[in-house]
Amino acid sequence: MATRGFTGRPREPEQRDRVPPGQHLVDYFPVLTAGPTPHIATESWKFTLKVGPRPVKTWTWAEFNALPMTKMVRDIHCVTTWSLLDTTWEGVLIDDLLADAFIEPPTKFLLAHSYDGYSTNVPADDLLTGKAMIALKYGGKPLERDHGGPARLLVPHLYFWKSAKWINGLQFTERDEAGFWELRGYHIYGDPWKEQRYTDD
Ligand SMILES: Nc1nc2c(c(=O)[nH]1)N[C@H]1C(S)=C(S)[C@@H](COP(=O)(O)O)O[C@H]1N2
Ligand SMILES: [Mo]
Repeated sequence: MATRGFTGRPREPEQRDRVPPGQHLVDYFPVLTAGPTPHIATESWKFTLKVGPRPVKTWTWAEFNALPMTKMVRDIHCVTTWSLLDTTWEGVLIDDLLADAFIEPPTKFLLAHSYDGYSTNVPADDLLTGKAMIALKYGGKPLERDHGGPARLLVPHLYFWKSAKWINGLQFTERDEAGFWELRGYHIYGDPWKEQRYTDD
């Protein structure tokens, strides 16, 4: 007997090393959204990079798609305890985005902002040196709307709530400012290997 999508304990030793404490493996990609799923037409889609309140650069969908594209294969871990191995993504590394805007990180922290009003904070170091991207494709196809299409943040080494769906901007902030879930009891950083699920973990 097996429940769909629940594969439980990893069977292979190689997989066991890849599942953080308190997590179990799933074999499909669950959808988790706090509110209604927004419709964003690529014709009106825009992405803005800000330093504090000051916009530094805005890209249209066409401009964004002309940036260097990178592929990533990563394991992802949701705070609700599911983990999915070997997910395949394609998009623009945050390094390449900053290079296109000709800026070096002016502060140590960022907030990601989304079309649905969602936000989440990530230290700049966690978005750079190939660690994170704005993903436009999943599994070789345009990112589905449920999973954040047209574009989402992907920060695979942190719990998946940090990977903001329907992203429309990144903002450098002076201080580490809590985002949507961080204000509602989730951990300010969210390392799955340290089980940083809730504020005081
Ligand atoms: N804009 C936005 N991004 C979001 C969320 C959301 O509600 N809105 N939910 C977060 C949470 S809690 C998780 S676990 C993942 C789920 O992504 P998925 O639906 O593609 O699995 O998206 C994160 N990003
Ligand atoms: Mo989540």
